[in-house]
Amino acid sequence: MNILQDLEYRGLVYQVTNREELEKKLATERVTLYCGFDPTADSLHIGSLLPILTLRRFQLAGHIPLALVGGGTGMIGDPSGRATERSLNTTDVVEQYSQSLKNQLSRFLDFSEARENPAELVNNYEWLGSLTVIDFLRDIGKNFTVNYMLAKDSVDSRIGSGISFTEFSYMILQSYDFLKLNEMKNCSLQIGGSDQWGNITAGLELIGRTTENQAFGLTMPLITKSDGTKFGKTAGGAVWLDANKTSPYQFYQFWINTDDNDAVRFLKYFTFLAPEEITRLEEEVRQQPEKREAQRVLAAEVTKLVHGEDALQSALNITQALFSGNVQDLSQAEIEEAFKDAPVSSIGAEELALVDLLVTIKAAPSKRQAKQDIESGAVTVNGTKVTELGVLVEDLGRIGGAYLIIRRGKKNYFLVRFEGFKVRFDFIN
Ligand code: 545
Repeated sequence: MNILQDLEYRGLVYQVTNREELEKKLATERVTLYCGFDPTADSLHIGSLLPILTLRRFQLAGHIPLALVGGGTGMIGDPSGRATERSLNTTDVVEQYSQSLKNQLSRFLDFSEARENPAELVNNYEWLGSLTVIDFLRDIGKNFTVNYMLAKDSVDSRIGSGISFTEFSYMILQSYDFLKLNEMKNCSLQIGGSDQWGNITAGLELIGRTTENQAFGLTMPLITKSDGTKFGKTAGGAVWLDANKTSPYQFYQFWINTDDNDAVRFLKYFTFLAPEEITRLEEEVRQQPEKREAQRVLAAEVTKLVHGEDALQSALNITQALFSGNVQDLSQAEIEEAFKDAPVSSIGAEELALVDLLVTIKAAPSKRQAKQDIESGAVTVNGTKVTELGVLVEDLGRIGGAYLIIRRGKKNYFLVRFEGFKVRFDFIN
């Protein structure tokens, strides 16, 4: 399979210009391609992962990927796929976000000069920042008719509700980027999500009008889920690539929870596994869905890609400990990570019976229920079952001197933190 066929096999090609020519070019030349990311947040989220991994697929196939950070376009705001006008961020904020995106993007591509096709990071502020209004309107704007711009989805969909001249002009800036990169770096292919088709083809229009060069565009599909809910959102919000915003454990959990009906498609999108392995996992989903083998492989592969091997091991550790109940083996960092989203209660060190604690932290709806739960053996504290009703909280060992991990039933975990106790996790393990 060549790169284009591989992308098609994975369902990653939504729209492409001049497919035959592009395939020929990719087969005979080292092609430079790019994808842009506007600094609209301090981190990329999994929505950005597909184009990033696609850039990487091109690099593995011998081509040269450019990751563009939109330091200039991020000052303006892309109307594509958005129903309402964006609020503008300050220059400082855009700069700060640009730096974060740059750091994140650099983890997915290989920049080593030793290879024949090192990746490169570019920032369009470099050429947009110093562009004058006169030059912009005379040299670039002249190539676009307002009629052409009005026909674009990104603009047309906003005609009823309104669009500022600022956002209206955005497509011209992205088009100019493509032209610039074509001139500066011989870049002849732009990729992006399907929402970027209008901007990408506008760039091709500009390149066609001002040069003799042949250039191409390719978009990836919008990621859908079989249950109709939006991909990449959890109860806790977006799934970020920044470990401080979405911990590797949460990230792993997101993938492990993939529906059977989506697992194979996501393996194709988000992993570098060979077709034979994907076919084997497809068979597993069909024959023994209860084993969740496809989800396990998917979660492990993507977590490793984004957060590295150590973070994956720690996510697996936490998952295993919470599943088996052997929480006493977790490290302090792992406990904090594991309970990031869980209910945490802080209590003082006063004399308190476990039954009352269960009610206080809302692990049981009533004292009667709490008693019943303890007596039936449904309650464990720090991995040990407690069936004695009269036990006092102060007599229960604390992890790290300050934490109790309470589990009711198989899946309900509660973290209790004792105030006034210094956490000393160095004593665990
Ligand atoms: C700017 C200048 C260019 C080329 C492209 C751009 C950016 C482009 C855009 N892209 C989206 C984006 O989202 C913010 C991510 C960081 C928090 O707005 N005009 O910047 C997304 N893009 C990746 C995919 C996308 C797209 O980064 O293309 O479709 C999401 O999957 O929405 O010269």
